[in-house]
Amino acid sequence: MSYTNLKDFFSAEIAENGMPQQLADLLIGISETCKHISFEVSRGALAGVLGMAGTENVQGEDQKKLDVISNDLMVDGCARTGAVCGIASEEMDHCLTVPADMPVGPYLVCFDPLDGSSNIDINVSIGTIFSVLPGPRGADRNVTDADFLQPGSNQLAAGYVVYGPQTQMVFTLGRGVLMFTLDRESNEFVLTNATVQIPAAAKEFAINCSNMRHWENPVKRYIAELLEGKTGVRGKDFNMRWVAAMVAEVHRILNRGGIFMYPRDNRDPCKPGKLRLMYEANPMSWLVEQAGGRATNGYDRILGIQPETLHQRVAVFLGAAEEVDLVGSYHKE
Ligand code: AFP
Repeated sequence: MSYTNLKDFFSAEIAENGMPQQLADLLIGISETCKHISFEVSRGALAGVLGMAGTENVQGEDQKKLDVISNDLMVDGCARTGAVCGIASEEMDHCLTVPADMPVGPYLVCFDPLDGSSNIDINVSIGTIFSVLPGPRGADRNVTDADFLQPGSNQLAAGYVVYGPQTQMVFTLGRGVLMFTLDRESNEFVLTNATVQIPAAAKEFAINCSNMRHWENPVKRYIAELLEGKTGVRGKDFNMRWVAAMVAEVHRILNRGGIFMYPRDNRDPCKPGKLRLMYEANPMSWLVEQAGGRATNGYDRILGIQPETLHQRVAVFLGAAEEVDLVGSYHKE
């Protein structure tokens, strides 16, 4: 069975769908960088890359060594493509502009270089999440954080690379969701699913139930009905999953359906949620919508939210449309 590799796929997209060459260059650059991150992640203790870096990120979170290594690789990998004018990351307080000795391009890229860091030391799936936005002034070197504050509906490309039993690159250009699997023999990403669709009916839900006492009532009601299973109003049993890495949860939902939730809770009423809008919720929401699902903050479509700060957080309900709509209806009551 002959598969298309990433470069052949982009050549066809450029020829048949008018994909800009520089956007293809950027995504190929990200794919090459993530091959390197996959290698570093797979070496773990052998490369002395497990454990804490002894530093904190802008979120005040302790950084793992691999967080810092992955961030440095992504910054360098994106800048070298000559396709970007600004780079933002969960691991950096402010965006970076392109060094004067490097060519500048028309795109802004923001990423979570290694999502699910708490899984690193226990050998559980983690991933890189990326989002590509248009630079408001094209290839301009004077980019600031404010230039990134665009709604997720402005994204030009979005996706992730999940480092699990397989390393897979999953992304959308606005014409559906594509899954590529890294062939370790050729070291090429090859197309393994070109028609990703989320099943309408869910059988699984994902939420961190240890936070149950902190949830708002609509979430408590929705989860209670799922737990009642066939004995309650839903009339069927559900299974629960929680991998503690959004990339793994979204990957499962794209492959076999379900709903993922990280609601705001009363632990910190000022915080609208845990997950970040720009480089977690927005790219994942676009993927889910492109695969026929829904993504809201409980009330509004995530892709329609106008960001106010680069690292702002948001509540997330995403996955099977009928489930996201149901829990959303409880929020509106
Ligand atoms: P880390 O990158 O700090 O491990 O956080 C991962 C994450 O942002 C997201 O990927 C998970 O879905 C969520 O947090 C897990 O949160 P809990 O640790 O509170 O379950």
